[in-house]
Amino acid sequence: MQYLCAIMLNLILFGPPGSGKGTQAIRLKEKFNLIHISTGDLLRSEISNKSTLGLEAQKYMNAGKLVPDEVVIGMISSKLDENKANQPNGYIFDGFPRTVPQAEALDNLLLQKAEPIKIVLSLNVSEPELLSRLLERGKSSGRADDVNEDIIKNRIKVYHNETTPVANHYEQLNKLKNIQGEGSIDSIFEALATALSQA
Ligand code: B4P
Repeated sequence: MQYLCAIMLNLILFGPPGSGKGTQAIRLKEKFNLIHISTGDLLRSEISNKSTLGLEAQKYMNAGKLVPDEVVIGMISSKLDENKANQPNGYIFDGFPRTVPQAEALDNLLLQKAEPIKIVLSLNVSEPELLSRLLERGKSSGRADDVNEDIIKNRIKVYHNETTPVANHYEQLNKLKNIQGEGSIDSIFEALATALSQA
């Protein structure tokens, strides 16, 4: 089934670390012809380029902490500017926003373009499942934040303390849709695609 969009389809893929945001964003991007912006990927690319920003971000990421708001907001703002001429169907924000100030900054950036967030799709996954997925990925990903159980637990704690208020922010705006994030990757993708096509 094809899903066609007439207006900008800006969405946030939301959920705890390991909930499948990156996995599903790649598929949604293809299906709906969207531009995928992952702050995690952008930061990892800065790290591999050994940029000043990357070296600064690495300290936070390796400890399972959030990178400071001004750094990620600046990155998103330049990414939106870069894609100005491309006229996409919309953007998938993956792993961003992770704090309320980031959400407010994103809302303002999109307001300037009159292209607000249409929907926030939130993947719900239990903590033991998150832990097992990330430890599994850590065997091959080379990511320092995936190999240590204490660091993964810290990332989940940071999510509860600093990131869940972002869900409340969009719930108040009537934009939050919860999606069961456990099951096969295909069945979760179908649930996300259906929710998006109805947004
Ligand atoms: P991210 O790169 O955003 O990564 P993530 O939360 O670990 O992963 P995601 O949810 O995308 O999981 P995935 O699909 O890969 O963040 C990393 C770090 O960057 C943060 O801790 C922070 O330090 C920093 N950062 C990023 N954005 C920031 C921001 N906005 N502000 C501040 N700091 C920021 O899935 C995980 C695993 O599960 C994979 O191995 C996958 O194969 C598997 N999987 C997926 N779906 C599955 C399913 N249905 N069943 C079984 N396994 C599944």
